[in-house]
Amino acid sequence: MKPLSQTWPDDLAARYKARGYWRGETFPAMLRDRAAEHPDRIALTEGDTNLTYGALNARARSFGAGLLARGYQPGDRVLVQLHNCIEFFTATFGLFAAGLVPVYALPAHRRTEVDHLLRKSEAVAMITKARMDGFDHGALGADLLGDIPALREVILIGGTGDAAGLPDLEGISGDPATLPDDPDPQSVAHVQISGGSTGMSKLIPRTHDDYIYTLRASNEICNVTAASVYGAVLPVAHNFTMSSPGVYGALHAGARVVLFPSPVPDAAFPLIRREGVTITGLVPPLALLWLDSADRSQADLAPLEVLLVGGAKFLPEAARRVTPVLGCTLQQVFGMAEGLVNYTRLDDDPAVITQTQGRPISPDDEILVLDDAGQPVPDGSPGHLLTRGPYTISAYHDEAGANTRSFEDGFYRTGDIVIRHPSGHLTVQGRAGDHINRAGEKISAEEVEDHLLAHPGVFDAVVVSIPDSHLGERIAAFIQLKQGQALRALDIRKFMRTRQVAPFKTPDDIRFVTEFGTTAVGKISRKELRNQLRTAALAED
Ligand code: J2J
Repeated sequence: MKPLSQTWPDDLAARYKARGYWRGETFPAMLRDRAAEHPDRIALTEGDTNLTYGALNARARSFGAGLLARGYQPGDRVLVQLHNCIEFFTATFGLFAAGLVPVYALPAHRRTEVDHLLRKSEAVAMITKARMDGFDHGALGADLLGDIPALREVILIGGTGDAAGLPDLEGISGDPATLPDDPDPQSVAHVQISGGSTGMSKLIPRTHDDYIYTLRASNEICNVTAASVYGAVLPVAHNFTMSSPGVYGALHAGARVVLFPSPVPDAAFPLIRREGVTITGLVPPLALLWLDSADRSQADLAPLEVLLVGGAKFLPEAARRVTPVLGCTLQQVFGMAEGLVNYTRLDDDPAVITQTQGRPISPDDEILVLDDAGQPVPDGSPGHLLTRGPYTISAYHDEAGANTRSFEDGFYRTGDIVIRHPSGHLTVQGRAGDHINRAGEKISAEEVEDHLLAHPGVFDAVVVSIPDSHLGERIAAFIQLKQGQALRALDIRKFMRTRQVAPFKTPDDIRFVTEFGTTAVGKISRKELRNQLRTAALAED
């Protein structure tokens, strides 16, 4: 098994400790301490079910001990693919307690992504739900068991569906006395996944110390206290919902997390009122939907104090509507699972809140804004954002090639183009690379092209992002068919389904072309081709 690690140069590590960012906190200790401080306070609410800190801690520890009794070893990796439910937390805090390492998959992931994440992380087990969004993850898990030698078990929650015979999480328990000592705070606590600018998602190992620092600091910046009620509207496995300040931030503060079954206003607004949700986070398309539905629901929204919007660019026109329409403070957040998170501050000037994506969490987040030649640009000019700091990684797991491209002298090359203002606030201008940010989901153009090229009738395919008033960006595919082929968009969509990838990767626009442009000197680069096609599509729209 390839070891998971994340390290910082000794001098920086010493500084981060000396400045109190890294305090030696760990995830098992975090929940245990909160449970000891206030066992009867409610930690999680899902529908009519409330779980106290004491009960969550006890259940998680028993589950973790049960895993050890089944032969799992501290350091083993376990893929967790669950929607917003209490068992997500039983599972992850059970894994933390046992020294096992959660690797997070999104509920929308299908066979292609799940297979990749399992193999890349060398996961020995997977925890999922038989059915989510109409897809049978239990059957997929049962199938993968036969395919992936390292995968020993698929553990299900809430019944086995068609995958009879797989163990149920509820049935796994053990003696907490068998749990190991708390892990080294510098060791990898869990693995987030990258949005994937090229190819498939990469694994992002995060340590206890670095991740818990972001929780503590985010709570401070977003004013999350024990009295807060955090509404988990977006999938909890997303780094945004998990940590900015997210569900783990709320648990760190001893606050209550309310798990939303759906983000649509008709379901979400009454839940805000019923549970007294004070803070939540949305991607821009959902924020727009909430803005457009708010006029009939003012009473429902009364408890909401702070709305975080991030994951993709929130345009100033929409941002300006948040406080008058929803009656809460807007906090823009520009973050990444690799580390760096920027927030507008609650007391920032309204113009800063609506026109920037915030400034870094930490005084020790180092920000470089560079031109194409790697030279710093003056404030106010756009450039490539590079960063290093007390919670930004310096390597993906087991990705020699990508690590060379994405990291430079310990700085992470984010791929984002930003403007830095003299105040330190950043405005995101766009992306240098070729990924598509579709409603906050990051999709690699190259990955979609690879799927399209697998169709026997497709000669070549180029995938680009196109601005979209609702999604922010949508996926457009330009396809050149092989001679004599007569495929329609519908055939391509059906084909994408057979590729067993997350449905959000299916192109929104499919255009057939007879040939792609070439220059006098020969074939132009794919990047240039993408640019040309995007420009042509924009001119047509
Ligand atoms: C423009 N682009 C943004 C924003 C992220 C908090 C919030 C979001 C994420 C996240 C996160 C943006 N405006 N406000 O992990 O903790 C784009 C950038 C960035 C990429 C990272 C968090 N907020 N982005 O979205 O790892 O391009 O994290 O590099 O999914 O999303 O995506 P991801």
